[in-house]
Amino acid sequence: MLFSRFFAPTSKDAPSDAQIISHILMLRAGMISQMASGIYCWLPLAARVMEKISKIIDEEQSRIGSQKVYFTTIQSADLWIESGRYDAYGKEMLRIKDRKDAPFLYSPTNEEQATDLFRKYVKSYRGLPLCLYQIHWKFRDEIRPRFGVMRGREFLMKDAYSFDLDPAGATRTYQQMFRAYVRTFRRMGLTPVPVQASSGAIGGNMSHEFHVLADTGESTLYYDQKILSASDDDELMSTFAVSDEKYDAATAPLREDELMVSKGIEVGHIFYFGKKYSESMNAFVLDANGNKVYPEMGSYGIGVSRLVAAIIEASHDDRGIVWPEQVAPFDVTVLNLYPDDAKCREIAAWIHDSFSASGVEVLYDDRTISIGEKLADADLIGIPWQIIIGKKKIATGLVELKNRKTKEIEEMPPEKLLGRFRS
Ligand code: 5CA
Repeated sequence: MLFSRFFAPTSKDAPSDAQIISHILMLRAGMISQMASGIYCWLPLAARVMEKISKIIDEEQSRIGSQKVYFTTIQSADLWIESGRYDAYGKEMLRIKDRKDAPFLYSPTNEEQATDLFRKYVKSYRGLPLCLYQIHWKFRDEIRPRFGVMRGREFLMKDAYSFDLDPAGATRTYQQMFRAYVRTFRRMGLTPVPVQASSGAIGGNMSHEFHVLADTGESTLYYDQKILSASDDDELMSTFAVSDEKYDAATAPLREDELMVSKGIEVGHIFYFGKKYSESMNAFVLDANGNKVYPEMGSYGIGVSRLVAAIIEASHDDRGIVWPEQVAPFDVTVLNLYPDDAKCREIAAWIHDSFSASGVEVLYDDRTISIGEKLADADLIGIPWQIIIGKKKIATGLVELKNRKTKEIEEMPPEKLLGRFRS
């Protein structure tokens, strides 16, 4: 991709209305553009990151047998009246009427719809267990949308819904999902902190939130510091960690001086709520003896668009974003510092073409702008590797390969570069 053709309207100035670093950097890097409070367009850099995140989620969901669907963003109000949540959801729900005056709504979440789909088609215990998920837009008319896409009104969520025959099966599914979440967030370069949580509007009896620690987080977490170095999932599940709503100093198993208190960004939330929706919406199967059984359900969310901001909160420096390789918008950027020089142009174009042909995602900055601006944009956008092409070095047959994170520079002949990126 040539930067001269690429739609990334970067800017030097920090926008006046942005308070946290991820919001500032996303605006400055030309990743998002505000449409209304809490509603954003996602420009190419951001869209590419969101696709990388989605792909990791897809792979980890598929690994545990969770199947991808697309529910609808527009739902009929009838389903919510049936579950009893239509009135309870209040002003956060965006309510819509069609031309016949029939009541609809824009999905804030899809438990009702998943349960409805299930009851239409699954009639026997043989259809269980079943887990369906989607990655789709949601709308919640938050009172206080803020921090850019961190707390938006329109946001992209991965939401999964599981159906099991009995509590033992449902607990197994919940634990599988817990493990899949740990793997998912680690693959994005994050250190997830799972905390016991209350289940709020979703309802139910078991719930964990997954957090990324950051001073700008909106939640307060109380935890045993061991959780930060816990390597296996059982240790993660059994180590004390709770969200503020659940914290009770009188019952915490740690002394106050052993207890860690930090701010966290909630990037995922999983719930086991049993028969809440299957019973209220009369979704049942027949067991082996022909008896009616209401399945045990859970739902499992990941804030996909919020993750883009959370990753930036966790990985940036004073010059800009530092993307972890697994979610970076491009693998590498080529910075031709002398676009008017024939030799530099030839080498840069050759690197771009040979990398692209090998499936390495490369952004070639071919723009005629100052060297300072070019380097500043590259650091701002945060692609993990920079290939820097300068006149003097190229005369000796070398280019520079710079690591965005460590700032280390290696010199090498251009022919050697590709070997570093082909896996
Ligand atoms: N139905 C359940 C699970 S599928 C559910 O909706 N859970 S949730 O309300 O906790 O949302 C799931 C995840 O979406 C949250 O953990 C958070 O990461 C993200 N999220 C929730 N509200 C917003 C918002 N206003 N802006 C951005 N992301 C959000």
